[in-house]
Amino acid sequence: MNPLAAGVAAGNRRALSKALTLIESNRVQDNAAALDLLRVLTAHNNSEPTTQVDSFSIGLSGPPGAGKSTLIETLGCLMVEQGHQVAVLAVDPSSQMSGGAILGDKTRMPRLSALPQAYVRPTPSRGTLGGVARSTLESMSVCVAAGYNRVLVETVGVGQSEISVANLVDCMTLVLPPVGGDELQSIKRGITEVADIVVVNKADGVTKDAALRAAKGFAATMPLRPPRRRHWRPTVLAISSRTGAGMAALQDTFENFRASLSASGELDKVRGAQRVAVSWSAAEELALTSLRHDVKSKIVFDHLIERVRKGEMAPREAASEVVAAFKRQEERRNF
Ligand SMILES: Nc1nc2c(ncn2[C@@H]2O[C@H](COP(=O)(O)OP(=O)(O)OP(=O)(O)O)[C@@H](O)[C@H]2O)c(=O)[nH]1
Ligand SMILES: [Mg+2]
Repeated sequence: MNPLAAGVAAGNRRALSKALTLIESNRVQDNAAALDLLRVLTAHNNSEPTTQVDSFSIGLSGPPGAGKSTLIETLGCLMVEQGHQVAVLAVDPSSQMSGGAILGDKTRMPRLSALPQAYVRPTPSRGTLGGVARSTLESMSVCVAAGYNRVLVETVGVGQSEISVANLVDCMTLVLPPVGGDELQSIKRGITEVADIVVVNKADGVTKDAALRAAKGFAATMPLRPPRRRHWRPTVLAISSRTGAGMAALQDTFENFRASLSASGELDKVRGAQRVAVSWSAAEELALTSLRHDVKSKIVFDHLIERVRKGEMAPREAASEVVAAFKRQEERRNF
């Protein structure tokens, strides 16, 4: 067996970290090793009926400061208490523009990070939405191969693309601060459509009443939304990640969700659709990376660029010539 894959399958943390770094890499020279790793681990996951039956991924998305990391800390510890192995990943599809929010910060999950049954990936995976989608799906399956049957994915925003985080995880959870008024209205209109579960956090202290009110507001509009799943009605809960109030009910809701989608066969279908969507976006990503690294294409482009700059040649024509040169190069390589 591939030694890195063997380390991952044996539950070795260093191997897992290395494997995730390899998967997140978009360097051309890492592609072959990443492919080999994934091939072995995919076979491993398929040969372990327990991983197939029991694994479950949850996406937690919401505005900065909503309390996603704190929620994951409290929820993750509860899951471990219930006998689960918990992995935490963070993705930040927006980081290219914003420079990156601090997500999945280990220091915000000190209790969970300290547990031997939990693995918290400290750095969020970044890049283009397509690249992030691919690496997120792969990273989740590597965590499952390493024995983590519950994978929690923290993300800011949900993304507009078809391959948003909402379509990569088994269950999408929207984490909101206690909001009211106009803000509540705009969120209701937009993001609730991609959520399986809506959590209003900070139902404690001075924000308790506002949280309960917001939860009621969401619950009232939920039945009006087209359901995202055939076998699940979106559910709204008010919780406190700080005191733990409502956390057991939230965990029960996750397990009910998993059980009902699993029993109806919907979970398998959802996962199949995730994999298919990611395949095409990964193909696009690979094609783009090969093009960018192709020396001959770069020479052709550099040759044309001055004419494009001066407006003597249409950008589209330069693009056509570069791609034509790239294709010729690929044909020659395949001979
Ligand atoms: N009162 C109260 N405060 C909370 C609760 N959960 C989180 N907070 C506080 O809210 C702030 C943001 O919490 P985080 O968990 O870092 O929020 P986040 O959504 O992960 O933030 P980003 O990763 O930066 O987007 C921190 O000061 C937390 O202590 C809660 O249940 N009640
Ligand atoms: Mg966070």
